[in-house]
Amino acid sequence: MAVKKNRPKPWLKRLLNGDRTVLSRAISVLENETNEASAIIRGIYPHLGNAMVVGFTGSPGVGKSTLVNSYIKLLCEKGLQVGVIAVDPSSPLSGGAILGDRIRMAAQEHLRNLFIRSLASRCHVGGLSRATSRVVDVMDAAGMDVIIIETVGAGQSEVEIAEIASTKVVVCAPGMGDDIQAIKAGILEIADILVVNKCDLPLTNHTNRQLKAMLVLREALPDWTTPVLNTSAIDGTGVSELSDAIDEYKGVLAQRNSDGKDKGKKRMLRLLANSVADKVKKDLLETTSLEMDSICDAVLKGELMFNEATNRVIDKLLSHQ
Ligand SMILES: Nc1nc2c(ncn2[C@@H]2O[C@H](COP(=O)(O)OP(=O)(O)OP(=O)(O)O)[C@@H](O)[C@H]2O)c(=O)[nH]1
Ligand SMILES: [Mg+2]
Repeated sequence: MAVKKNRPKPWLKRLLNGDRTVLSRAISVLENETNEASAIIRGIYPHLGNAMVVGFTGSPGVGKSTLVNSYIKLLCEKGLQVGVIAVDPSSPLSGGAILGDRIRMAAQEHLRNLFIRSLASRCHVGGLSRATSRVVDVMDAAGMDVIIIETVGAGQSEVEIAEIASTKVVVCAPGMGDDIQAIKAGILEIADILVVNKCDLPLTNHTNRQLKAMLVLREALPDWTTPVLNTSAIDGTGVSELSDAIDEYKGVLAQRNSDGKDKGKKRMLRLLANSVADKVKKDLLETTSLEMDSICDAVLKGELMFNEATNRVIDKLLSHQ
């Protein structure tokens, strides 16, 4: 049978029209990286770059899901289509389903505008961040205006997932003062917007000041000053200010990225860089070589500076290509 070139496949047409059944199926295919995945990736590619991708991360229990709920409510009331990806890298058993369910239950009245998907660490971390990135793309192609990623910010893998979002909201709670020091530096480092949630509780302003003081240590950007906002997700206080800050940051991103649509290229570069780093580390730790041995020795004895040693190892790796 002669098939006309360039005519979208029926599934693709349905997906681009936001058909939820096709979207769910496409996500499963991408998550499991089965053979059909590449056809989906090729099909959706021309249709990417429209959604705003916002990540919410922070320690367990700070109120991320409750805050995401309030934000979703506000977006849905504006008539926007919202996709939510709840990622729980630490929980292969629940499959992230608990995170997703909490949002689903609280957002019953907006289900028509809402599409929620949970992802968990069925695969290794790199696999999970790759899957999250693909799910973002397919939700984008399916016409979601805003895609929200919620992940518990407790370690390197979570930071990697949170970085998939172009706008990263780091959520804290009041009184976690000393804990803040303990939060992996990485998580504050990636924040585009900081939130002290549960501002109905004592110590909010104290924590807000502490966070601002920590931000001073970060390198200043010419076009954006990370705001530290107070919210109370349970009664909605400060959520519209948070939404405004997210929109404002979207404007900054558009300026930085002159065509406004990089179709996920920066995200792909980060995923590739992480994957290369993981692979190189694994190879280095698994192989024994006299040359590596002598480099380590030289650093230990103070004959070689660490940075110089790093460059030497990179040269060594490249010369083996
Ligand atoms: N007082 C107060 N409690 C809140 C607020 N936001 C959330 N909570 C409560 O904090 C608890 C944890 O809220 P979640 O939204 O599940 O927190 P989370 O960060 O998503 O938790 P994990 O997904 O388990 O990491 C719940 O009992 C919420 O009702 C708030 O603004 N004020
Ligand atoms: Mg949650």
